[in-house]
Parts: sequence; structure tokens; C-alpha cells
Amino acid sequence: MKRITSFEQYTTEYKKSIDTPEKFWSEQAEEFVWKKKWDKVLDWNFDEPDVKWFQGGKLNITENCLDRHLKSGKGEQVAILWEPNHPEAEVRKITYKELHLEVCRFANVLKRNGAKKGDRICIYMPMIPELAIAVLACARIGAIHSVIFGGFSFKSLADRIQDADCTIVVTADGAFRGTKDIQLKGIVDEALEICPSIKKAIVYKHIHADINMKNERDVWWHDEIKFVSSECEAETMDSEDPLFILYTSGSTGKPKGVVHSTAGYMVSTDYTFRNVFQYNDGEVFWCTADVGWITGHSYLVYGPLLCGATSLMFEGIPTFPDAGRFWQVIDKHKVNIFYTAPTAIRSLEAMGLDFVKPYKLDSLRVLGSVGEPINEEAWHWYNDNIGKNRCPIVDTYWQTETGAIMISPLAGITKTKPGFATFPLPGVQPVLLDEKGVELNGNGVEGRLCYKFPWPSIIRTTYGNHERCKEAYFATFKGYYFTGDGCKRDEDGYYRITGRVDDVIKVSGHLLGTAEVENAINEHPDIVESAVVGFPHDIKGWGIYAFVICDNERKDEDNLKREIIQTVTKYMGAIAKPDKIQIVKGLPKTRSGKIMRRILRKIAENDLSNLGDTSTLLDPSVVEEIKAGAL
Ligand code: 7RM
Repeated sequence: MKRITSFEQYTTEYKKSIDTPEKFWSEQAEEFVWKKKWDKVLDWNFDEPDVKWFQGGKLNITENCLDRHLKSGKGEQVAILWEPNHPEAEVRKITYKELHLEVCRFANVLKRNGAKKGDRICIYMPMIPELAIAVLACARIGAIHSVIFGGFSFKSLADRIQDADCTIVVTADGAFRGTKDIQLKGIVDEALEICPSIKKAIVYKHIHADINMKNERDVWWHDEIKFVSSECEAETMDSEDPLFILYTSGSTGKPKGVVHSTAGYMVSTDYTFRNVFQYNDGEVFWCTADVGWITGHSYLVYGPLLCGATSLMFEGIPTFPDAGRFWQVIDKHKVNIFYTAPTAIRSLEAMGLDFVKPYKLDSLRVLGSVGEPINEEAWHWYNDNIGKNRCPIVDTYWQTETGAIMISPLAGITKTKPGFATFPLPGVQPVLLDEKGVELNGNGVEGRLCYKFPWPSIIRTTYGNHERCKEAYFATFKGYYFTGDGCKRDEDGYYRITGRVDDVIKVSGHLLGTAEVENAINEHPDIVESAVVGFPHDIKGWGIYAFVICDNERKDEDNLKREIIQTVTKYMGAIAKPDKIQIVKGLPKTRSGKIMRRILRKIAENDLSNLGDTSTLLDPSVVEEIKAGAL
């Protein structure tokens, strides 16, 4: 496997990728199996936006994830190493050969149930190998997968199914999560009541829950599999055919269906996986993210499989049966590369070192971090206690929309600084802009992080609404892709992400739109209006602070708050539960009716002294009331 092996080489590769991007990326793309080679490397225009990579090329990504490795003699190597929720339950080891077979089989099941190239298929599953099998089976037949995180609840699931007009949902009876059983099928049933586009639900039996199977619509995975062959030729896809949709939160209440295309996504995830983690053949790679998020798509499924790696998949949670679970799994499976989120590190740090001490952790070679800025304290704890000061930490910065890691050290090659994502990967051209959109040159500057040139796995559109893609990413600063993040380039040219500058919050590494949480809160019959902002939280990074207006005089505030939390859990999922709820009589609004979130944010952060100019408010007195009741 070719990869960058020194910082000097990084510098030359980087330069090459900027001076001759088409040459650079076509050399990367040569490594894959193509049914037909591309005619043109790149066509792009950020105004539309319209970006096309490897036009005219024909391929199937699963041939590159699976068939290619069988041909090169990797058939017996473990592709997916599955660790169950219950430590005493049986581990599953699925070789490349077996995975190929299962993917082909399930691809035939999808076909048997009416799936065709271009159809959208919703996958709502626990973290079990069948989730990866379903994803790859879609790709095998050219259906577009839309994986919905299993922690989302029925309304979030239904919204996403409707937005993409999915025709099939692949699910399971339920999931194990620590001591809890999650009744996935029940949630699906509720969602499907308002999703007429779904013709079939294919259900995998996992927790042996007592569930309803609706005649005609619902079929069992284990039954269907008996009717099909284990051979399935890979559908021929154009480079630019969509591979998947993945929903991400935005500043409106409606999530955006980020669309990734086939060839570009393949090239970027493979390249970044190899180089960032410096993956060596035979190593065990563990990404703790759920496949329901982009990190799981790119670094649990596609990136590792493209590189022929062994990818560990874990169904459970970090604190079950105790807070040593991650470290126990690392020793048990001799994990070499461990990739997790700062929020997990902070929560395990808070549990104390007694949970770490029993484990050797001597198989570890590289540690990774993703999802939010890693604070220095967590970085040092991770470095000292998990990496034992001998494992480089890669702080990888990227987004659902970028498909692959953008700014990151290369493990063991880039000199790191705690809290810094360090330098752009080859092919990535970051710029920092001031509010007016002027590029800030040189070092020691801070601004809005944008990219001025496309990379292969850049977002192509937002499903069903191209205008929204343009609005959200390409309109704020003309000619640039805007990340929505603030960023600093220090005196040495190192990049440090300072956080979101829009109305989304990263709660425990999950991106949530404040408007989406507000919509869920407003489902409570007694709530007329709400405003949600983030506040700094020791473990979660950011917590959710909700200001709510109640329309009937409820004397039982505690009950009301409990009900609001239940409502959010029911409609959106437990990840969106507010940490603090303040009942208020009014919200600070401008004369045009816009909520001044800046003021609410200051109050939530407990920075009451400097609320800025409140004179443009319709009724400045509400601010005093809110301040007085601040939590
Ligand atoms: C991969 C992922 C994207 C947002 C992004 C940032 C934040 C992600 C880092 C980070 C600082 C990091 N996709 N973010 N990684 N901030 N350092 N290493 O998380 O679409 O869910 O979120 O996450 O704000 O814009 S995402």
C-alpha cells in the first residue's frame, strides 16, 4: 500500500496536489478497479455548485472493497471483527470472502424486494455486521443508501425517509445498548404510518424481541436470504452516480440530505485512511463511531474495506459493563489503531484511572480523535493514559459534507500540537476569510474556514433541493465552500478549529440543529414557542439550553420539564434532550420578530455582564426576566 512516509514527502505531495491537482488525483485513482477509465479528471464551478470528478469513468465501489481483495489473495483475512454489546456474547469474524458472499446475497434480497439502481433505501439498524452488509449491498446494485442513526426516534426517521422517498427500509427487531434493549422495529412501525413511499421493510432478527410483522410489507432477513443466490454481479455505475445520502443538521428545522458520489468518495476515503492512520497490512483498526454518522461510513466501512483492512465494529457503549469497556476491547482484539471522539475521552477520563489500569493497551500504535475540538486536558489524558506517550494522536478535522478527513496530522509524521488539527491533507486548500469574505493571508490569523478548490469527496448536492446546497455552503462567500467553522492559523501555520459560527451545536460529537430541537420541544401541547442555544459542557463539549414559553399556567414546573424531555426523546431521540430548560414569559426578539440568539447564548454561557446592544429589541424587559431566572 502506497503512502506518505515522511514530512518532507508530505510537503512535496502537498505541493504537487496544489500545482497539478488533476495529475495528483488521477494517480491516486489509478490504483482502483475500473470497469472503464475516466475521460476527464475534474470539472468544477463553485457558483452552481457543480463538481465532477473522473467523468466518464465506470466502476462499482464494492468491487474495490471486496472482489479486488479476493483476487489479491486476501479472502481469508478478517474484514469485519464484531464485538457484541455483552462482553460474554460471541465475537464474529467475517472474512473478505464471507463478506463478499453476504453482500452479494443481500443484494439479491434487495432486488427480490423490488430494489433497482437509483432507488433510495433507508437503513435503520444496530451496530451489527448486517448494517455494513446492507450498506454494501445497496452499493452493489446501485441503490442509494440512506443510513439513519439508530439513536434517532420515529419523527426524525420518518422525516428522512420522506425527504428521500425511500422505497425500502432495512431494520432489525431491536438493538442492545448497555443494559437497555432498543425496540427499533416499534419505532419503524410508528414512522412508516406516515411514510407511504416504503413498500417493504426487511427485518433482521437480533434481540429476539416480540415484534409485529405487517403482512405484505414486512419480511424477515433470514427468510429472504434462503431464496436467493450468493452471486450478484456489481452494477456498473458512473463516477458521478450518487453512492449515498446522509442527513445532517442545518440551521433550519429540516435536515439536509448530503449526497456523495461514487468515484470521488472512494478515492478520498481510501487516500485519507491510508495516509492519516498510516495503516499497515494486518492491523486491527477500530473506529468507535456509529455507521449512522459520516465517520462510520468513511472510517468503519468504506475507507478500511477499500484498503483491505480489518475493521472492528462494536455494538455496545463505553460504560457497559463498566467504564473500562473500550480498553478491555482493545486488549481483547489487539487493536492497533483506535479512533474515537473527544466527548468519549472526557467521559471516560471523568470515571477515573481505575478503569484503565487493568489493561495493557500495548497493541496500540495510533490514536485518533474526531467530531469536535479536543481540549488540551483530554488530549493529554488520552496521550498519557491510553497512548502511554508512545502513540501519535491524529486530530482529524472534517465534515459530513467533505466525506473524508480534510485537516489532520499524518500519524507519526506530522509534529502535533494538542488542540490543533495541524495541516491540510494533500488536495485540500483551506483559506481563512474575514466577515467580508477577504482572505486572511499569512500566519497568526483567525477567520471563517473555507476551501477554495474541490477535493474528490466534496458534497455534490443536498437531496431534492440543489438550491439549498448552494445556499448553505457556496453562497455565503462567493467562489468558496464555507464550512461553518471558525478557525485559527497560528504563528507556525498550524490550524486550530475554534467551533461553529452558525445555528448548529455539537452535542457529544453529534451535530444538532437548534431549530430541529425546537421543533421537537414544540410538539409538547403546552409549549408555544422555544429557543435553543448551546452552552459549554465539561463532558459533552456543548450542552443544550432551552428557553420555553408555556401557554397555560403550569404550576408543576418539574413535571413539565420532564415531559419536555420525554417529548424530545420521542420525536427526535435521546441525543437531543435539553440539559437545561428555563421557562420564560417571552423571548428577546427584534422588531421584525427574529429571536436574538446572541443574547440567549450569553445567558446560557452565564456571561451576564456583557449582553451587547439590546436597544433594538421589541421588549428589552424580557431580557431582565430571563437573566433573573437563568439556570
Ligand atoms: C466528522 C464529523 C462536522 C463538524 C465540523 C466541526 C466539528 C469535526 C473536528 C471538529 C474540531 C475536529 N462530521 N469537527 N471534527 N472540530 N476538531 N477534529 O464530525 O458533519 O458530524 O460534523 O464537527 O464543527 O464542522 S459532522
